Amino acid sequence: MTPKERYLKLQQHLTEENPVLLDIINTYKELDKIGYKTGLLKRDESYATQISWWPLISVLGTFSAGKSTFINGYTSKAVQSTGNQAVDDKFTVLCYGGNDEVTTLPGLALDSDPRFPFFGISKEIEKVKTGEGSRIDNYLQLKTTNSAALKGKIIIDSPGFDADSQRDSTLRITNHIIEMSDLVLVFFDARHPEPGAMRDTLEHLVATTINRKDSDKILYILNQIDTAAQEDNPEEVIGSWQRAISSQGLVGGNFYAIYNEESANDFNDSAKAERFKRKKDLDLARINSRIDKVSIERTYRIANAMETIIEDMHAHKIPLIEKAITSWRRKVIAADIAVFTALIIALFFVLKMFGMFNTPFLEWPVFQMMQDSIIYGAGYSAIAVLIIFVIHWFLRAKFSKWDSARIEKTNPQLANALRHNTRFWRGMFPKEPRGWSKRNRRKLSKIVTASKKAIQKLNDQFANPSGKQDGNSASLQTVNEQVIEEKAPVKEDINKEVAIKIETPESTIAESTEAKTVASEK
Ligand SMILES: Nc1nc2c(ncn2[C@@H]2O[C@H](COP(=O)(O)OP(=O)(O)O)[C@@H](O)[C@H]2O)c(=O)[nH]1
Ligand SMILES: [Mg+2]
Repeated sequence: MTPKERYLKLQQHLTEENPVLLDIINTYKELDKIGYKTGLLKRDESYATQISWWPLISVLGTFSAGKSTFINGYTSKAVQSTGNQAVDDKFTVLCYGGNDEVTTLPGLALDSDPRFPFFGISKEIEKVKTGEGSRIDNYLQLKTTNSAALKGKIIIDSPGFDADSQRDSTLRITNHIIEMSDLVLVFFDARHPEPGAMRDTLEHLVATTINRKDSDKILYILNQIDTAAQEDNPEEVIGSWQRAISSQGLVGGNFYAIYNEESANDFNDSAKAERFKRKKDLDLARINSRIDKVSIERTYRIANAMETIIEDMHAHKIPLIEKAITSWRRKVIAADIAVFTALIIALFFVLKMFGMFNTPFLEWPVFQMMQDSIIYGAGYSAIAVLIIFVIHWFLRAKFSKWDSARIEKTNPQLANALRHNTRFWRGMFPKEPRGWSKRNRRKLSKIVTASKKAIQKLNDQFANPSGKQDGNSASLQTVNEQVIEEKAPVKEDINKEVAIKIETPESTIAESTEAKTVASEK
C-alpha cells in the first residue's frame, strides 16, 4: 500500500470517527514532503504510519475468565462468542466499521491497515519459526462493527492464556501486544478457589511485565466475583487475590474486581447482591475511565508527535546528516589528493623513462598538435578534464556507498539521507543539507503552528460536553477535564521549546504572513 492509499483510508475512517484529526492528517502530509526532500523518509514511507492512530487496548487473561463476555458488554454487541469451552484460539482485533453486523476479515487484512502497524506481528512470529509469519491468518483475525464504544480505539481479544500449553508463537504475539498496547486488561476469574492455582500464569505475566517502565498500563481484573458470593467470607476471596497480585510486586492500585451482570449467578441475598453490585459498578467505572483517558491522551499524542518529529530533526537528525556529509567529503578529498598525486608521480616517471624531459615542453608532439589545431586543443583538454572528473566521481560514489552501508546497520534513515545528499550532481560544499532550505524550515514552523491549533480544537472538543456525546462512560466528562488539566502546561512547554529552536529572525516575519495564508486556506 502506498502512503497515498494509506492516507485515503485513514481519512475515510477519521471522517466517521474524529473529524478534528482530519486537519492533523493534512499537516502530516506536509511533514512527509519535507521528509522526502531531506531524504529522511523514503518515498514509500510516511510519518503518519509510524504512529498508531488509535489507542490499543488489549484484553489478556486466563482461559474462560470472561474476556469475551466483557468485550461484548463493553461494545453492547455480540461480537465475540463466549463459553466455557475453548471457543477462540485466535487473537481478534476489534475496531469500528460502518456496518451494523459484525464483519470478520482474515489476519492478512491487518497487514495493510494504516490504523495499526500490525505487520510487526508477522515478523515477530517469523522469528519463532521460519515460514510461520506468512500464516498470520492462523493467529489473527479482524472484526469490525459499528459499536459507538469502539470509535477511536482498537480492542484486542485473546485466546485463553495458559502458560504451559501456550505455543511459542502465541506467547510472542502476547508479548508483542503488551508492548504495543496503551492499556492491558489482565483477566482472572474468582471461580478458581485460590490464587495459587493461577500461579504459573501470574508468574509468566509478572516475568514479562514487572520491569516495564509502563507497568501502570496493566490493569489486573478479578472477574466473576459473583461466584464468590456463596462463600462465607466473599471479601476474603477478593482480598487474597489482591494480595497475590501485590506480593508479585505488581502495581497494587491497578487491581479491580468485577462481574458481568447478565452472566452472573443468583446472589440469593439482596443485601449481598447490593453490596456486590456497588463494588462492581465502582470498579467498572474506574476501568472505563482508564479506557477513556487513554483514548483522549492518544489524540493529543498524535497532534504532539509532529512537534516531536520536527524537534528531533532540528536537534538530532539534520546535525547528524551534516556530520555524515562532512565526514564523507573529508574522505573524498583525501582520496582525491592521494589518487591524483599518485597519478602525477606515475606520469612523471613514465615520461622520464621515455626521456621526454630532454626536450622542452612546448616541443612535445601533443602540445605541437594542440597548438596547430584548436579542435585537437579543445579535444585533448576535454579528455583530460573528463578523466579527472570520472576518477573524482568514482571516488565520491564509492565513499557514499561505503559510508551509507556502514551507517545503514545502526541508522537506516541517516544512511538514506546521506545517499540522498551525495548524488552525483550535488556539490561537495552545500550550504545546507538537501531539503533543509530556509523555505522548508519555515514550512516546519508552520506545521508546528498548525498542530498547536489542532490541539486547541481538541481542547474545545473535549471541554464541550455536547461535542462528544457518543462516549460510553458517564465519567467521560470528568476524565476529559482531568486530562486537559494535566496536559495543558506540558504541551505549552514543548511548544515554546520547539518555537525557540525553529524561529530564526527571518522566519518569524515570513511565518506571520504565511500563518495568515494557512488560516485563510482553512
Ligand atoms: N458467573 C459468571 N459467569 C461469567 C461471567 N463472565 C463470563 N461468564 C461466563 O464464563 C464463561 C466464559 O466466558 P468467556 O467470555 O467466553 O471467557 P474467555 O475465554 O475469557 O473469553 C461463559 O460461559 C460466560 O457466560 C461473570 O461475571 N460471572
Ligand atoms: Mg474468549
